[in-house]
Amino acid sequence: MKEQLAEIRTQALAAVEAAGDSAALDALRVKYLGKKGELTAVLKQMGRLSPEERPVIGQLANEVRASLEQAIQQQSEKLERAALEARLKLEAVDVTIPGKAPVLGHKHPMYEALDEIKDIFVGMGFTVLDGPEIELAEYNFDKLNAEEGHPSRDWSDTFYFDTDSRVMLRSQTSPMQVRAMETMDLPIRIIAPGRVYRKDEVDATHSPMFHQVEGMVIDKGVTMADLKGTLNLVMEKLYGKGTVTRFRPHHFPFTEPSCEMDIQCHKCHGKGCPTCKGEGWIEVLGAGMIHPHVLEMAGIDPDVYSGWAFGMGLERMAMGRFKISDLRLIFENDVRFLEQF
Ligand code: 2NL
Repeated sequence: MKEQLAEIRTQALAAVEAAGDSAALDALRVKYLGKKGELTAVLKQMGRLSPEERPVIGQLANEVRASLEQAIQQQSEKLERAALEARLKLEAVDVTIPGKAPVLGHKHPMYEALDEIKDIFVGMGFTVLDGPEIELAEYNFDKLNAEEGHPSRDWSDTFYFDTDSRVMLRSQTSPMQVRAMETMDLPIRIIAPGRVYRKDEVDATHSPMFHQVEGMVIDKGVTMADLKGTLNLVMEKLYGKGTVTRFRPHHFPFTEPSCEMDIQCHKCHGKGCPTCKGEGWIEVLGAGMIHPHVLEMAGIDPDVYSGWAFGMGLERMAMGRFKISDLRLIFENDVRFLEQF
């Protein structure tokens, strides 16, 4: 029996050491230590032994059982460690691998130009207004001195929603300023940027939708000198110190007197070049003293208050600033174009 026990020990220890998973270990535990296991089978034959042999074999059997149990326990721990290590290796995240950088866009160049304009005016105490693109002809035309029959009210120029020409897509942002005159406390300093709509065919310089920035100041004692001084300062901030300007007489129904403002070409300093189309000057905006009748219609007494106003096309301004030759590029949103800014 001594030899039998030694044989079991050798075999079982080798088998445990070779076990590759916990199921195999369990099977070995049953095979050697279970009720019907090999070690138990040997112990069952102990009755046949002499009283002198029994304690010796008994002790040996216990030693074999103990060393087997220990071996199984050790192998089990070894397998668990190996399994954990394998899982950690598999699930490892290398935080030093460079990530996938998302392609970031940026603001449209024209809206960058608008933000700059807003900053300049806000810095001078103006408020930026927002308002509806669908307007009443009353606010777009009547209250701005463009009476019934004015050519800009024509169906060939304006997008109307109804047959009696009452509701329309605004053709300028001035209706917002009329609403401001009617509701805001005086004095007023505002700019009104936004989309406007006119029935134009699309070409290199025209689009049925474009952007305007209008602005106005109304207070006691406001004169043409305030208009010129403020707009000169704005141009210096936009185009650089020492920018030369000039004002030419013009006509708008809502201002009297009216003017257009040019800046001297920054490329040729007035000599004439391709940038200014040989003119030496670049037209930047229209402006004027708010017509007394326009003030009156908005409930402001023209004998006490006066004001100046201006309007400029944002696309044209961005085209000059970023040297864009075709207006359509501004609206097409081709990334090959936009990425250049
Ligand atoms: C241009 C000219 C202009 C105004 C807009 C205005 C608004 C009110 C009263 C008086 Cl509520 N005037 N706006 C004044 C002069 C010129 O725009 O060429 N725009 C592109």
